[in-house]
Amino acid sequence: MKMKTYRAATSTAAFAKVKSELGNEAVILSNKTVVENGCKCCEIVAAVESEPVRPQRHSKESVVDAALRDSVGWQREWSQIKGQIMALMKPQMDPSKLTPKQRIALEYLEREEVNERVLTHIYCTMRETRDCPVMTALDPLIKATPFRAETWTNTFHAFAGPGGAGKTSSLVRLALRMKKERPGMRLCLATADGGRGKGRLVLKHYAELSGLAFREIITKEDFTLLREESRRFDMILIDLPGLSGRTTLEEWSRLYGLDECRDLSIHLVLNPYYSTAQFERFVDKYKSEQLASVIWTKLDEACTFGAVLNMAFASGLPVSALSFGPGIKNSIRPASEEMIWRLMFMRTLPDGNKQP
Ligand SMILES: Nc1nc2c(ncn2[C@@H]2O[C@H](COP(=O)(O)OP(=O)(O)O)[C@@H](O)[C@H]2O)c(=O)[nH]1
Ligand SMILES: [Mg+2]
Repeated sequence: MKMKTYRAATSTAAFAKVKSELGNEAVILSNKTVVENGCKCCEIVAAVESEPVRPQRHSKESVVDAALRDSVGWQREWSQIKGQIMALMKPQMDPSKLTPKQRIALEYLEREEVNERVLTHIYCTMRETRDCPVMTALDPLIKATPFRAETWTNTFHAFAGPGGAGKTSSLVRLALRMKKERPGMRLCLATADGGRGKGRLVLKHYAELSGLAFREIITKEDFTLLREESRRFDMILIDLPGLSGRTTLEEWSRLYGLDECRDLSIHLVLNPYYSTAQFERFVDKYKSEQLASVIWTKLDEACTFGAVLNMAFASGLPVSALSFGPGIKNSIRPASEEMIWRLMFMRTLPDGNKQP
């Protein structure tokens, strides 16, 4: 971890310095006004995991050669492992041992890009009990805990996930929904985006428009202060920054003291059309004891929904909300299990519209 102190006449200029030298991964450790040569200025202490790597110049051929040389080992290893797993599973996965209905359900899920791990699990469950109804095998795989004030009774809720996944918009839309359902609810919207993204302005705008409290978390002290005043609110929704590079959610949470907050649930915001490798990376990057649910966004832009099942199986997390449009109104719903199965088997979005 490398720490550096930056000073500039304004906080905007100081943030710009941090960004240009340390990049978007920099974590702000403190932000205060100091006096230098008799003038007030802004001092920011920021940290990055390691020095940004300066790109080296390589010819196209040398890049490809190097990549192929390095990949031979793991490629062989991976294809051997994969071959062995499939050889073990294939004889067991005999479709003729299933009822026609079970077979169709499995084929359907395979088309939806449900992965082999999950398909094998479903197959084994179906085989365990003769004539096992399809839904009996599938039901335990998906759990929904709808994002509503009465279901999620703890105060702090943070929205994590890759940049552009839909964290800020999901947070705003869920807050507005809850405020509409319970006008007396004391909601606070907080941004921990480090003053970089436009999400801060979006959040501030909707908070002001709807009479909700708005707070900024720039340093660890800001979060401590928010915890101290948390009794004033029924729910505090925190917009986390998209963590690029190698920074993990656990590291980030530790820096800001979020890990010490027992009253915090983290919701992971994802789109169903990331690649398999990307999902595996996310499971690692965003693992946390405080991770409590997955929010699926951009369902309207997806053409298969197997990822919802794959993620539920890999993480054991419930789904809390489903988002299916870019607009603020009528584009997110607290999740239900029925909605998810309708999505998976009928490609029907929560508003009843069908995906092609
Ligand atoms: N089509 C579609 N667009 C969405 C959905 N959710 C968010 N978006 C759009 O995705 C973009 C990024 O969303 P944002 O909330 O800023 O992502 P963040 O970087 O994770 O905070 C914005 O243009 C949103 O309007 C969705 O469910 N469907
Ligand atoms: Mg955002």
